[in-house]
Amino acid sequence: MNKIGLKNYQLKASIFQSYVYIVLLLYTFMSCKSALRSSSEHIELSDKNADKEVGYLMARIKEVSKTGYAFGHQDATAYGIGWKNDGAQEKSDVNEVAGDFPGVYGFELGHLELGHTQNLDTVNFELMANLIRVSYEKGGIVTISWHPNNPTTLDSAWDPTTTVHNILEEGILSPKYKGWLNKLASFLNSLKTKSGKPIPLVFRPYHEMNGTWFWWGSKSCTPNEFRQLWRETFDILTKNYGVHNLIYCYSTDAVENKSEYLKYYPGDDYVDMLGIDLYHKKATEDYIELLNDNLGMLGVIAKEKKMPFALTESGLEGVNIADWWTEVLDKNVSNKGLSWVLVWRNASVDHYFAPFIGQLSSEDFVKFKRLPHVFFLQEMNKIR
Ligand code: BMA
Repeated sequence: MNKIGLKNYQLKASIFQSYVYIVLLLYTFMSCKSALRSSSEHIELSDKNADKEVGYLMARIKEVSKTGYAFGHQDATAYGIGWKNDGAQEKSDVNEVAGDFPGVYGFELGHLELGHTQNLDTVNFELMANLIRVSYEKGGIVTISWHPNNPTTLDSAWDPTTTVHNILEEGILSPKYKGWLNKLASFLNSLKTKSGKPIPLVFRPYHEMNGTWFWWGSKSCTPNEFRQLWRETFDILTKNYGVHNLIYCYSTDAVENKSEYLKYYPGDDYVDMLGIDLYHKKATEDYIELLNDNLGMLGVIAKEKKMPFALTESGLEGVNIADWWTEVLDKNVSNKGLSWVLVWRNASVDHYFAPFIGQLSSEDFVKFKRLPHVFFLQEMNKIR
């Protein structure tokens, strides 16, 4: 090889080396970025045809609980005290007070089954679809509740008139119920990112079934009927209507013990995650006891089932204890292994659960937000 040949050879070798180096660097970068994502590929979900983003959402939900828990708010961006989203604003009482949005967003589908344009709390469904997309694209977790009207009387979800046996397969209202699920499915299937990818959600239907207030509650159907309702709903959504973007969350109201929690449980093949709704309604000591008893118990069940769990609804209406966030809530939930705590909606000055500017607990809420193990939207973005 002459001198020029040698130079050419050296040049080619060094280009090749740089190329290999860049490829290796890219590979390392990409595999680092997707550590959680690759682990999510092995996650088993109740819906065997779930979109792959659902597995990734599940991986994130599990990951959160390893170092802390996320803070969630129902209808966080839809309205607050003294304002309602008209589609043009990105606002939340939580952000106004704490300088960041929640990590978990609750939305409610009640009245979608009736074909209404607004839900039972006057949130427009088109706006909701948009807010769900924004919450998800910004790194939040979205969870959906559903308070459908009583299918027999058409009164609200709180009408406990017996109806479950009518809507089960072979029941006289079964076709009507399938029509309701069809509407729900169209909405759920329409939820896509700007680039057209399906948005994964935590679906939490038929909650608080051990209470007596809903038509699917303990006074209105047997545990067997409830389980059948859940399974049929799951089958119809997944098989008939091709809904594959859901994590199914089973959540009760406060319970006396493990057997009450599991009394209506439809089975591991139909559930991915566990929840419980515990409100601060009585004395503070009672709430503290409830959190410790019920969340401790739920943590044991969740561990046995290898499922994540959350405090799916909570709050002290009107938050009239100035240091409630750090002293009452955080002190009693932070060591339990749950993935999030979601407080209920800020509907009006008579019905709210999160602080707003000037509210008594605002200062403490800022302290709560700063706790290293409490995750708002910014921290949620680190769990990817
Ligand atoms: C309840 C109340 C109701 C609301 C319902 C569904 O707890 O907040 O006002 O309609 O939840 O969001």
